[in-house]
Amino acid sequence: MDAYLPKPEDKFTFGLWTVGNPGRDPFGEPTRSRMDPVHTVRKLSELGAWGVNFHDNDLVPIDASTAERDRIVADFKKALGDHNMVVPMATTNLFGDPAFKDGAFTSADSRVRAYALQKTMQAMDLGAEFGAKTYVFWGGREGAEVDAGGVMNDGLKRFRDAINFLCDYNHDQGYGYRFALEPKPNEPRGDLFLPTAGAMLGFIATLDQPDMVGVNPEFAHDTMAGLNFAHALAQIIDAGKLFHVDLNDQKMGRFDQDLRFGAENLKTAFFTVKLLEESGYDGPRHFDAHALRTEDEDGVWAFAAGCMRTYLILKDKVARFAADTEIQDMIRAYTVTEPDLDGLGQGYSADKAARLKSMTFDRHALGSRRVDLERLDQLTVEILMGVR
Ligand code: DIG
Ligand code: MN
Ligand code: MN
Repeated sequence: MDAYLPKPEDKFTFGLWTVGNPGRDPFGEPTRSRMDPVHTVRKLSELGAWGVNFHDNDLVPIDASTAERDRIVADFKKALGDHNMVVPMATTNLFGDPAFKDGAFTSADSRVRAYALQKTMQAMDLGAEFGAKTYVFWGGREGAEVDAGGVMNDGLKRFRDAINFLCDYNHDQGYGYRFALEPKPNEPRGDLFLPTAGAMLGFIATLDQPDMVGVNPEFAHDTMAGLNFAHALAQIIDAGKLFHVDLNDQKMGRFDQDLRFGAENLKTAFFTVKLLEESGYDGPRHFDAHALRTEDEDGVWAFAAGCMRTYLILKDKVARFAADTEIQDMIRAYTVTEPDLDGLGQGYSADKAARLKSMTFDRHALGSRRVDLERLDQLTVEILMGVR
């Protein structure tokens, strides 16, 4: 029995737009035909996925009539039921239509901002029809190439007004959504507002209902900015704000490649899986990625299966790492505790301050402490290479 076959309880999900990516890029036409959402549901279910997510227009074309919308919704609902698939997350496409060419919620044009609110409320209604409980906001056009218009200041205020408004709409409708804001440093705009996980956490603190709002970090996005995604993820977990996660892979300093999970940075992927599994995060493991443009539909399913399989192999490596006594002994030795020092720096008192100021530290001894990180990292790499 293959130990790495995905099961619904692993909670792997894919956006309709991921496996349905037709392979278009800025320099080339699509290499794959459009994928019907019903077909996507069936194929992902066969691969062992738990659910699918969608932007409003991934499912319902932007110019669909009410009758067409109702038919599409009915067909999709039937497919989900037939294949025991769920829709944990929904979101709005506020980046494709030219109306949003210079932003949606942050646009300098109040008509565009009003349209973006209307489109998002309708998309929240659609997601709620399928039981989605997480609503993602990725501001693909919320940014600038030109700062002279002052949009960077006004934009944040406008974005805050929109999220505050939609939090109240969520409450009024009783949808029970948790909002997950997704940071990205750039692309398609020259610079995107709220570019990193840290920026997003700071922004959430300024909202009227911060408890309703968390983060949807994406592996590729912090990596694009040359940051360590596992560190960003750890901070979001520390803040209790990991409401969703977009898994994929990426070469640093490149455009958003949305590569198959584990295709590039295996060690960061390992620590990502370790954080997700050991933090108690019980949400979807969503792959916001797509097959290489070179691939046909068969390659798309190999891509999707590879995302899930690699996650499960890394989950097994995390267990081996935790069970490896040599590694665990090294980690224990790496952490130095002194009974009379512990706690001194946690929770101020004048007495503690006086005691710390009166102490004598041998900084030369502190500087010559062995930390043994080379060997620890080598053993970690050996776990990943399958020799431990
Ligand atoms: C891009 O990484 C964005 C869009 O794909 C979508 O709005 C969001 C949800 O995963 N991620
Ligand atoms: Mn991406
Ligand atoms: Mn994403």
